[in-house]
Amino acid sequence: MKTFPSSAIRNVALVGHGGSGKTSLAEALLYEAGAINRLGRVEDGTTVCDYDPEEHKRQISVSLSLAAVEYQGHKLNILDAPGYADFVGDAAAALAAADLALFVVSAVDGVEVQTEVLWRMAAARGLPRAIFVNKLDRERASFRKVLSQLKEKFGAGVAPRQLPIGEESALRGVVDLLADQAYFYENGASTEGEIPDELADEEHAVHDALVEGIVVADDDLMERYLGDEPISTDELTHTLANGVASAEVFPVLCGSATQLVGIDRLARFVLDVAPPPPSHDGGPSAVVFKTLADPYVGRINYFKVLHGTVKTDAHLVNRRTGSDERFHQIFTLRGKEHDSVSEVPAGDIAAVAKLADVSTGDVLGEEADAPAIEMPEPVLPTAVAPASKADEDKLANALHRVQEEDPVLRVERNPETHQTVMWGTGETHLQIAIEKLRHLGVEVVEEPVRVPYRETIQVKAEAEGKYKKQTGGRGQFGVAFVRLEPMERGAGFEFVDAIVGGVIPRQFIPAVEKGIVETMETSGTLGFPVVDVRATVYDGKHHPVDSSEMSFKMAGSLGFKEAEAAAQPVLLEPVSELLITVPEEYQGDVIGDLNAKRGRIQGSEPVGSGEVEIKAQAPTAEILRYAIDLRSLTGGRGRFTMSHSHYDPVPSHVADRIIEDHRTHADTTSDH
Ligand SMILES: Nc1nc2c(ncn2[C@@H]2O[C@H](COP(=O)(O)OP(=O)(O)OP(=O)(O)O)[C@@H](O)[C@H]2O)c(=O)[nH]1
Ligand SMILES: [Mg+2]
Repeated sequence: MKTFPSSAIRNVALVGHGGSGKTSLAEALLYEAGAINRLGRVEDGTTVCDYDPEEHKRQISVSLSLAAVEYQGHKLNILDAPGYADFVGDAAAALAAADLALFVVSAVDGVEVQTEVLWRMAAARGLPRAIFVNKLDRERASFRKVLSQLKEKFGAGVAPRQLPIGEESALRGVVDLLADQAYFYENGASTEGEIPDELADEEHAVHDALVEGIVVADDDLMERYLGDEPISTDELTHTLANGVASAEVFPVLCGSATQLVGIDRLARFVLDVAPPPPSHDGGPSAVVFKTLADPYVGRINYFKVLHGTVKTDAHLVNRRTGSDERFHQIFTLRGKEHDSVSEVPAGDIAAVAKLADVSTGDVLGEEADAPAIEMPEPVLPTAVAPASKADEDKLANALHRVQEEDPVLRVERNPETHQTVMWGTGETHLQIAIEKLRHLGVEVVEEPVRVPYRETIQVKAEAEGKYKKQTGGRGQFGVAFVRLEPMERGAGFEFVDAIVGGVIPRQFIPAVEKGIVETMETSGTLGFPVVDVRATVYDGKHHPVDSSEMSFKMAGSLGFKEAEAAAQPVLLEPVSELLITVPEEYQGDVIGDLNAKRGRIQGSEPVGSGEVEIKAQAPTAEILRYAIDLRSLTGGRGRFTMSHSHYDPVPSHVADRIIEDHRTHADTTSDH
């Protein structure tokens, strides 16, 4: 593809609730531009943007796609973002790279949760926005209903730029309110025509409202409008574009992606009204907004040029790592199709393969202001175990590769529970990560996430640890008296050597400590690692021939076990800190639910736009599935972060069950 100046580039993100028709609309735009000669369908897995096998299987988009296309002397970079909540990170990346967010809203379902979530994200960055009301051909489609909903949710800036001609199966075309022109569609072909009589009155009213809405932004136009002087469509379009660029006016267009109604008008609107990217000279710099793994090329980074021109073979310094990255292969993308380019000017978007160490959000080249990419927190854990010995060997490597292209997925090995835990944004995200492992030839099984319980003691206790063995020849003999005292929470472990007079020879004291530490780390009386104790060895006995390191290690271990059993051991559980943001109306339900989960509310305060932030602590065991609970409690409107806070004693009625479960588990597995 040839190089276009910034003024001829349009970077448009298609965003909106899952299933509103973004991928279908991208397909329709590509068809309209002549980039494809057959209109693919999501249901058939034949669209340009949903090319991943997971997308075919699930018939939803799971990853951001770029489709670059030439259209009427312009370059259109279409960023097709997934709508499903789990993949909101990719929608955030699209918003960071785009100069216009085109919200695709279903004419049947109207404004849905993710529409609102994404609108808030776009508004937070002051991004210009427009709306395409799609699926007008479907049964129960209603443009008027959706329009009033849009106005109610997103304010007076929402301005219809078109009206549909007919709806549901009677959808025939759209009226352009600025040009006072009707467009009719049949089998994808469009013809201009007169505005149908039945629409004339409504058209006049909405036209006047639209023109008034536009001219208020321009004193000169306002004067001419009030003086009844003619104002050309071009002048109105130009002023409208200014209103869009300053994110004050949000034009609403409409049609049907699959029936190709209004698509040419939408494309024209994007060229005329969507803001071009800012053009900055200077040394080249670019921001990476998405990384993915291509089965043939390996790792690919999508980038947007911020300053200057990025050329093939450019060496740009990664500002985060300080290392030099070579842009060996630069190409633009249309779904999975690559098209090599030799240079990418400021404002344009392209992809590069095989950079060494680059991740989402990195700026390469000269210092430059880059848009921050708001990544979601992975808040849902699942434990995975290799299905076989062969899988075990490959698992770490495969996990690393999956993580590389998915900055949201977190993987950790828990040394206490011996589990590999993957953290994702939701069930679907995790399932797809598991599928990706499978594609890399690694089979895993999911297990419930185990909570790393611990135990500690409540009182001081002492015991004699005596190890004695006489089996023919040389025996084993060692005695260590161990005293245990509770320490404050989080203190860990302290060893005190209080031996006097050589009752235990110097060289064997470390063996006593080692025996205690190993026992503590493996299992105390209740079956869990023991923490927050001070162990003092204060007396002992030895034998000149039979004593050895081994016998004192055993003595330390035995003394510890007996003393711990006498020191009233209690179970400790991890407690998490939660920061939950929900619309105000859900506050009561969320707090009630947290109380039922043994949570403690620490405060709540309004954070603007009708939302409250609730700070709470809850036992980790109770909130392992909180991502799912909060989603169903708030219809997907809530979000939260969670982090480990501290360990607390478990109430005894709860503790008994956990200890019992742990015993049966330990009996039936051999892993530790
Ligand atoms: N009748 C009708 N169906 C449509 C239209 N646009 C999309 N669809 C259908 O709606 C379903 C979802 O369309 P997609 O294009 O996958 O929607 P999406 O917004 O990309 O979905 P996600 O990426 O998963 O959020 C598919 O079955 C499409 O064929 C339309 O204008 N009319
Ligand atoms: Mg899609």
